Amino acid sequence: MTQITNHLPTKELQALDAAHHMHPFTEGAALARKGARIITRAKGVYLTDSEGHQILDGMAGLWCVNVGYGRKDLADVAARQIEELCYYNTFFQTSHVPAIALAAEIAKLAPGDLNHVFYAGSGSEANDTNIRLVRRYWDVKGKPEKKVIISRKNAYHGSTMGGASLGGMSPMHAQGGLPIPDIVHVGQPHWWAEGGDMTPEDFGLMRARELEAKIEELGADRVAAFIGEPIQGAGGVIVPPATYWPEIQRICDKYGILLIADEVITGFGRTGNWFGSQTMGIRPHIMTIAKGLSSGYAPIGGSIICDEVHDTVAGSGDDFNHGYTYSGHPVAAAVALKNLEVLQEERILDHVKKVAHPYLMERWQALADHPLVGEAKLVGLMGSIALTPDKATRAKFASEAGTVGLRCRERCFANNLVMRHVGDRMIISPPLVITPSEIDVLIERATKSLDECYAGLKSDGLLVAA
Ligand code: PXG
Repeated sequence: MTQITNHLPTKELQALDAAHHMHPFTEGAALARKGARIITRAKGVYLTDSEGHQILDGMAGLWCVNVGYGRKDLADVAARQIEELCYYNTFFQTSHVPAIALAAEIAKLAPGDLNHVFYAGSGSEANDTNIRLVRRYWDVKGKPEKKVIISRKNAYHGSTMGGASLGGMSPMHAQGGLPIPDIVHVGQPHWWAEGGDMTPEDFGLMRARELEAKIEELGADRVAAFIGEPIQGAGGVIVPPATYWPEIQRICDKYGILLIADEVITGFGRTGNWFGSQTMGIRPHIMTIAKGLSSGYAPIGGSIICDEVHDTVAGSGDDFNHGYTYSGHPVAAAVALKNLEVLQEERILDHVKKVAHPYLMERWQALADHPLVGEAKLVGLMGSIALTPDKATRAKFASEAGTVGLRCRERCFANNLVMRHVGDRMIISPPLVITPSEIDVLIERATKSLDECYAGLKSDGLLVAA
């Protein structure tokens, strides 16, 4: 076996990768031509690649490595748990200590009467659970016709059939005949791109009221639930206007619709509170969790469920015919529990609120002075900047959407910074433990990349509004 610390030359690894490894969300031929960037190790907020570059990870992996890379305490817990009980299931009236302890801890941290956890292996699986769960809830309530789940365009809720159907990503729907039946989408609260001449507040209300109109159109007796990310992540870190969520809450309350907050990104400190629902002032019946639950050290996700939904489904007199081999996997659960302990003992949410957010906010907002940048948004430690050829009109580029964003991301990569692009929006979500001096490095590399991108656009004649 090839040792990780003594790996093959990069070119050989790239060739094997291209020959045998099919990547998610990737055009294989283009990747094979270019060769994957191969990450070999990581510590804190820095990745190391097979060529020895030190890359600041402004995305915490895929929005998940919240406590930072390379923690020995999490590795030790995993090793101990593998020795003690590497696996057992939670089907057939069995349980084990990591699953029990983690559920109790999550129930303690979650607001209100969100007291019950159903485990999954990922955020996508958890959202599949949610589809089954809310439909089962209304069945047991004697309202089997309440099946429709309303979501938003440009939402991201995962990549399984259910998750991708809940999501509102049209390129995903286009592949595989999605969405599945009884999932519908309303407009997103994306003022920068879609708000036109309206104030953000009026636009937020208008978009929330699309939910009300959809419920009226379908009939409330057909609608099971509404699902939304408190702040859209993969859609481009879209922070809704302040009017949006209170109005959504009012509408869900008025029509008796279950509210599902997809907290896969916004959970566990990303927005400065334990949950994005607290930051945005909403009271969901169900939360989807994954990613930051274990800081990505082990794959685990789940649904946090309120008393009413839990008691109805669990107390129906029948099995809930649903579950995964790895629901509550003991190693993943033990790691997640330790991760929650680390977040609390090291007061990492306080660090986000009092140190990292205020400092990054000051430096991030200053990027809006850059000639290429329109708005700069940051909630907790999830941020976005909109690239535009004309700030005053919030214009889009004449080039195909994403062309400029991709060029900017390429400059970031070349400057050893992971900053993602979604269309022509740049986004960050660094580890929550990032320090002010690491924030300085992030901003310095981001600014250099924006400068280089701007110069390139100018010389290639691409600084043109649509
Ligand atoms: N809900 C939300 C809000 C997410 O962001 C999922 C569900 C699905 O989780 P899993 O664990 O099944 O991936 C996600 C995942 C990106 C990117 O490029 C975002 C996600 C996953 C992969 C890539 O921004 N979010």
